Parts: sequence; C-alpha cells; structure tokens
Amino acid sequence: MAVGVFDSGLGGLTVLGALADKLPDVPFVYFGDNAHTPYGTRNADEIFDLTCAGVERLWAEGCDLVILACNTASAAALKRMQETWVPENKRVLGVFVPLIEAMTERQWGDNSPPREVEVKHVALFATPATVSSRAFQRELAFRAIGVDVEAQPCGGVVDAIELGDMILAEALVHSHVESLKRRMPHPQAAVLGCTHYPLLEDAFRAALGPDVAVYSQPNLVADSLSDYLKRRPDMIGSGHQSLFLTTGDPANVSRKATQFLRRQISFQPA
Ligand code: DGN
Repeated sequence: MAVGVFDSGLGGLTVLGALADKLPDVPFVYFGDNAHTPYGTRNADEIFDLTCAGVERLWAEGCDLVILACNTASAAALKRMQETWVPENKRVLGVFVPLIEAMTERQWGDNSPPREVEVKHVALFATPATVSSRAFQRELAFRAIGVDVEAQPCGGVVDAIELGDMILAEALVHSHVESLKRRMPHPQAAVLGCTHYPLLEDAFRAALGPDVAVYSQPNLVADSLSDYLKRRPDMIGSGHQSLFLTTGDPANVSRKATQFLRRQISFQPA
C-alpha cells in the first residue's frame, strides 16, 4: 500500500517533491489527470466527477489515503466527496487545512511578521475555480479565524507554465499582483493557492515586496502528512514502489514532468 497523490496534471509534482523529501521511506502513487487539465476553468460538477474517477484509480492501486494536491479539486470537490462519497475505511485529504493550520498554529512564512503583529490582510492567489468556490474563506470562517481575504483569480498562469513559457507566467504574476493591490494595497501575507505557483515563488515575492509573508504549500502539506502518518501509520503500509500514472500521453507527460521538476520521471497510462 502506498499514499496516493491526485492532481489535475503536473502541478501536484511540486507537492509530491516535498512529500518525497520529507517522507523518503513512504511509497507514493501519483495520478495526473493530464487529459482533462486544466481544472481551473471547469464547473464544480465536472471537477467532482473527474476527481472521484482519479481517486478511485488510486484506491485500485491500494492507496487507502489520498492527498488532493490540486487546490482546484480541494476547493470544488473535497467537502462533497468527504460528506457523500468516501467510504469509512478510506481517507481523502486536501491542501487548505494544512495551510490554515499553519496560519493559526505557527508563525507566517519565513519572512513572517513578529508574533505580536496580528495578520489581518491576506491575499489569496489561485485559479478562477478556486477563487469562485470561496473554499479558503469558508475554512477560515469554520475555524472562526477573522482575517480579511482578498482573492485574485490568476487566469493564464497555469497554461503559461504548462507551455513552458516562464517569461509570460512571470509577467502574468506581476499583473495579477498589481490588480490585487488595487483592491488591497497592503496585504501582510500572501497565500499561493495553486500547485503551480511554487515554481513562481520568486516572481510573487518580487511583485509583492519584502514586507509580505509568502505562504507556499508543498512544505506545509508535507509537514502535515508527516504528523498525520505518525498518528495513523496503518495508512502507509509497505512494499510498493512509487508510481506515476497519467490519463494523458505518457511519453509527452514524462517529458514535460522531467522539465517541470528537473529530474527524470516516467509516467505510465492510468
Ligand atoms: N492543480 C491546480 C490547482 O492547484 O489549482 C492547477 C491546475 C489546474 O487544473 N488549473
């Protein structure tokens, strides 16, 4: 048995990289729904159906625990899956809760404001589907965390990264940050709420300026999974090699993934 990592495409490899570094003895099975990426402009029902299909495929590989690395799937489908679809003996976890736990239990990111400064103004950068779901704000409200969130849908950024056009991706980051700053001139913290954005962390930091604490998910998700597996070691099992599955063309996806993570990755058909 291994731990499953679901993503709409390649972006979840940023999360998988942090998971593999933090938990080198845990085998992972990665499922990338490259045939249907991007999810960011799909409606909630479509995202729910596609995500359930991918999670079922991971269950078939023996992954009783699946992490939805994709923010768009976590935002649009996770709650409904947990409430109506996931059986008792399986777990599906998302990427917002680790982020929010880190916000409340630890300091903000590495350039965090001193503890006595309360963070009130938070900028969220994410896909249009994640922004319109308001899932991040709902999780904050559920935990009675009173911060003012201004969300910026970052259209075009995922596509530019997937095409390998980092110059365009960086230019889009600058324009999305400028657009957010017109509505929230002085955010204290920024959440990078999409699997692809850790690859643009420097561009976000440069556009936001040195006073903004930038929150990027991969390490937070890895810390959270490591804590969870200490409580639930039965969810790991052993004896499985890590495996990469895709609904897209394996040769093409392997080539892109190798460029994306700068290490050799070989995908198989899902
Ligand atoms: N993986 C998605 C996310 O984290 O929101 C981004 C890619 C997409 O499907 N739009």
